[in-house]
Amino acid sequence: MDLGFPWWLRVEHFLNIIFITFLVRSGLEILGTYPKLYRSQHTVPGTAWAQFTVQEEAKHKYYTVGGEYSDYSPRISLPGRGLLGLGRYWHFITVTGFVACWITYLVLLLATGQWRRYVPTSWDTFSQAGQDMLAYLAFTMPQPLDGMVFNALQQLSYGFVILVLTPLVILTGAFQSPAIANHFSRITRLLGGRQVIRSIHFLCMVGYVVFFVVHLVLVFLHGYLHETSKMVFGHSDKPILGGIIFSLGLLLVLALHVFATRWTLTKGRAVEKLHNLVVRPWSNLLYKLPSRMHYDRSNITGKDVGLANTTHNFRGSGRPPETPEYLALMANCYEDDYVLEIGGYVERPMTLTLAELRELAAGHSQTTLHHCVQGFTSIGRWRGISMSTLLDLAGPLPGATDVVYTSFQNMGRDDALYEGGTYYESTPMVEARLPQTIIAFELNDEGEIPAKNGAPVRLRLETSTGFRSLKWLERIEVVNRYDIILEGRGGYFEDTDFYDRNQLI
Ligand SMILES: Nc1nc2c(c(=O)[nH]1)N[C@H]1C(S)=C(S)[C@@H](COP(=O)(O)O)O[C@H]1N2
Ligand SMILES: [Mo]
Repeated sequence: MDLGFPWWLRVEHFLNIIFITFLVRSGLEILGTYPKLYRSQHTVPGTAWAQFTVQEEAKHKYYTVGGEYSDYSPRISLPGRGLLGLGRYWHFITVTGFVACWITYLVLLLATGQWRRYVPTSWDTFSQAGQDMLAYLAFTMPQPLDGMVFNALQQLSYGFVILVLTPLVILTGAFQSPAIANHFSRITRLLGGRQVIRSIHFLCMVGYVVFFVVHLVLVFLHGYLHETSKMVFGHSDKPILGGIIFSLGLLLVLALHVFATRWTLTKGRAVEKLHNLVVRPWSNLLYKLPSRMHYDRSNITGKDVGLANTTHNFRGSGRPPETPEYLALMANCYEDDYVLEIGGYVERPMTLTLAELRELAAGHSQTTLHHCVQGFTSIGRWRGISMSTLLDLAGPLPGATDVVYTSFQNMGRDDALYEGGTYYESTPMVEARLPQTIIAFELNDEGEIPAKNGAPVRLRLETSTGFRSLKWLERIEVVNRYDIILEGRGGYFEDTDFYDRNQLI
């Protein structure tokens, strides 16, 4: 008997097995780099509501977030071994397919009237579902709803997954993007802020996994061969063939995971290329979403708990430069010795002292949320000068495309966790000109930025993940191409790891 499951629905059902398993595994990789869940956007150590690591937090010293990585096994997360950048690539590649598929599916459900299978039409369905549950617990088969293929419990749970859980996981996923969260700032607040959203996103994943397990158990209870025949042919008339084809399909999914994991661990740059091809066409649209997030002073991390020295609670990543020049600058409180160089492809190369920067900034400050790519967040009030003003002063020459920022810091030399050379970053001109792209020199109205957070001067990019907000800024250079600098990927983490400088997600 044909049960009326059209071919597109069966294809979609199979694709979702691939998408959701890839999303869960790559999602775990992302979770693992900061394996804690918080209610508060301040992510103060010791306040997590859930933790997925056995590492202890160091309490009494400067503890960089880089030290919070947990490396999960490649059998669990994709690709495993704490490779956050590559996990993110897979998450976003898969998201592209998953969301496209879900939208197509919704349109087809509506167009064909198939949606009726998933939406209850009477309140009785809920009490009926309760009875169905009891029936299952007694290992008996509940009856389908009148004129339907599904019983009440199936209708409600499938409907919930398709029409509630999926939009929620997409929404909370989208709001992990600093560009989206800071542009649609009202929705971010309505949803409870970045860390609550991250926690909900995690709970949605738990929801999928629970559904998956129960769904699988029920397939076996109802009869594996009959059920898989429905998934393959839309009817249960060819149970043996259906069972074989579906089982081969599951083996294919398994093979895909094994292949993707091995391929990623050996050929990371190829995965990066795939990501750039699939993800950049839509993620580049995010440059069009300037940050509109303005927090109140009372929201500042540390102020929320009445600390006098609020900057203490603002987490840090990376270690300050250790050169004699930088240490001398620090010992002398930066003030008289620091000069910021601005040069390259400009009409008027220049140097600016801290006093000059302060004067040019004319009191501008912004109170914003820092989104570390690992997942920690802090709210800080940054005083600084907009990059747009600096660019106007220096006058980029025609053909200038990017701005390159260089730090005093050398990662291999200054931070035991990393290898490689000078920390640098770059922004396309559109990003340099965004209203909240600033060169900051003061934090929380408490004077100079602390050494751990980039003293005396740092970059702030408010629509990007935190790693690009370069600290300990020494020089700004306007260029007409960045792909000939070092490895050509536009930044230290881009060159030495698998991060995309165009990734505003
Ligand atoms: N020079 C330099 N800049 C850097 C880093 C670094 O290690 N070196 N870490 C980046 C990362 S990963 C983050 S999350 C932010 C952290 O800023 P914070 O220390 O003020 O919280 O700085 C970014 N800028
Ligand atoms: Mo970070």
